[in-house]
Formats: sequence, structure tokens, C-alpha cells
Amino acid sequence: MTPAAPGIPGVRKAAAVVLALGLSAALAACSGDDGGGGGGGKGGGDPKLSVTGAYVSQPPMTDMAAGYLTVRNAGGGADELTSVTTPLASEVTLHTTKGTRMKQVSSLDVPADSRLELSSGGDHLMLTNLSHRPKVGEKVSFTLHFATSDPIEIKVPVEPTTYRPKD
Ligand SMILES: [Cu+2]
Repeated sequence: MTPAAPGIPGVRKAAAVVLALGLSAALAACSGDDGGGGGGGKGGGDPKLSVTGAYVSQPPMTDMAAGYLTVRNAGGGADELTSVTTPLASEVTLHTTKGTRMKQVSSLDVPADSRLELSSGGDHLMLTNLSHRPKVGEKVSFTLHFATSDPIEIKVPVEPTTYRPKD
């Protein structure tokens, strides 16, 4: 699993994720590769990322917590979320959910001109080996690492276990 070429290999997986989330409109963004470009550039351009709606849900137990967020990509190049670091947990893993099964993955696609959405019941961040039990009202800092883009640092609020974002 080398995140070397963010453009082409992720497309099929990205489409599956997008379909699973019911965002079929985003499929149009996957057809941007016409195999033309020669020198230097990165095909359709660079990813342009921003993060919204991040939260950690207050865990019922002390040793594990889940994190959710949306990474928007306003750029013409795809990217991948490759890891997350936080002082709250010595280990953060990326999980996808298929049906009721969770699977650890090494990266999550952030398709060009689209977004990666982590949400309760879907893809999520799993935080283990917590430094303490996070409490509602607390803010936790997360650093998101990407295959192409520079790391993004955010402050993430802790929400009640039953919290569901509205959109
Ligand atoms: Cu999980």
C-alpha cells in the first residue's frame, strides 16, 4: 500500500466509498483523468483541503474513543488521509465500516472536487491507548496527515456519546 500516485489507483475504491455514502453526484469527479499530461504537473491539479464538522464522541469506556470529521477537497487533485496523531491517544487507526463490520485501512481517499466523510456508523477514526478519558466540552488537538497535502491541525470538541451532527 504505497500512497505514491494519488490520482488513478484510488478511483475505484473512492467510488465505492462515495456510493456507500449516497453521494453519487461526486462520481463525476472521478472521470477527470484523460491520461494526457506530460511533464511535472499532477494531472488535474493539486488537492485543496479543509476540515469541517470534527468531533470525538465521549467514550463509555476509558480505553477507546471514536473520531469523526469531513475533509473537503476543493482542488482538482485527489489526496489520501494517511494518518492522524493526537496527544489524546498513542494510537489512531483508520476504519471503514461495511455493514456491521469494521476494517482497518492504511488510508482513506479524498477524491478531487469531493470529500471524505467520516460519520457514526460509517468510516471513522479509532483512538486507542488514551492518555485520559475525554469529557464533553474538552477540545482535543488532531493533526491530519495526507499523502500529498501538508498536515492540517485542528481542535476537535468532545461531544456526548449520543451526539449526531445535523446537516
Ligand atoms: Cu472502528
